[in-house]
Amino acid sequence: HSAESRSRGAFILLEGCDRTGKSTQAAKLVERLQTLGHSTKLWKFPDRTTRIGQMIDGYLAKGEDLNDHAVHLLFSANRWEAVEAMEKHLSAGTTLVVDRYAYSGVAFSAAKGLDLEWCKHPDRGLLRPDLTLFLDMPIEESMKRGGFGEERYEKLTIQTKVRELFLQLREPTWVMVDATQSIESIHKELVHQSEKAITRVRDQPLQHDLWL
Ligand code: NYM
Ligand code: MG
Repeated sequence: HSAESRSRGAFILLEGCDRTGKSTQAAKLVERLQTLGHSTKLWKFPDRTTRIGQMIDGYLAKGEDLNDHAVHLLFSANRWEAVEAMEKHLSAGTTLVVDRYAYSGVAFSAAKGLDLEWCKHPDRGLLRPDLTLFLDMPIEESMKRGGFGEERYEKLTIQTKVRELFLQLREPTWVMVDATQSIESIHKELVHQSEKAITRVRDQPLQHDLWL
């Protein structure tokens, strides 16, 4: 085998509070990495297209009520049901740009008052991101952005708690990005960090040790 055939894609995660530009940046990042010759795919949690994802969408967007612990487990199950497909892409050399993951899972549930350690448990042993880019901005700024308030959780008090929890979950390897910058400067920074990560992990095994 040549080194080429063994090389895998990178798991690049974008995290942050609501309306910080994650989805806009994720789409632009995928497009740019593809242009630069990296096989790249956009991934998104929650994935509302699966049966579990439809239950989550009912809860978030349609006002359907679910027990806080139960919905937390649904979000986690929605990641576990994707793990084989994600591994397949990564092993085949495709980089995944992932819009939200288990950090969102814990931050939003713990912001409602669930125990932080309990919240982390169901996601233990999931694939660990190779690079986490945290888009950060004051909640007062993100609230001014279009669409804020449309879904459950899009309120000042909850978002403020969520941001504090994200900062508690922050790991030394996270890259903190000032999300108040222009779309283009944020984009440049994300491309730069992503290309470094792609090169760095190319010959490393996938990491299945989130929070272990
Ligand atoms: N969210 C997202 C959770 O509460 N738990 C999770 O595990 C994940 C992945 O869902 N307010 C919350 C964060 C968001 C909401 O996400 C929907 P998005 O990225 O706006 O579709
Ligand atoms: Mg949202």
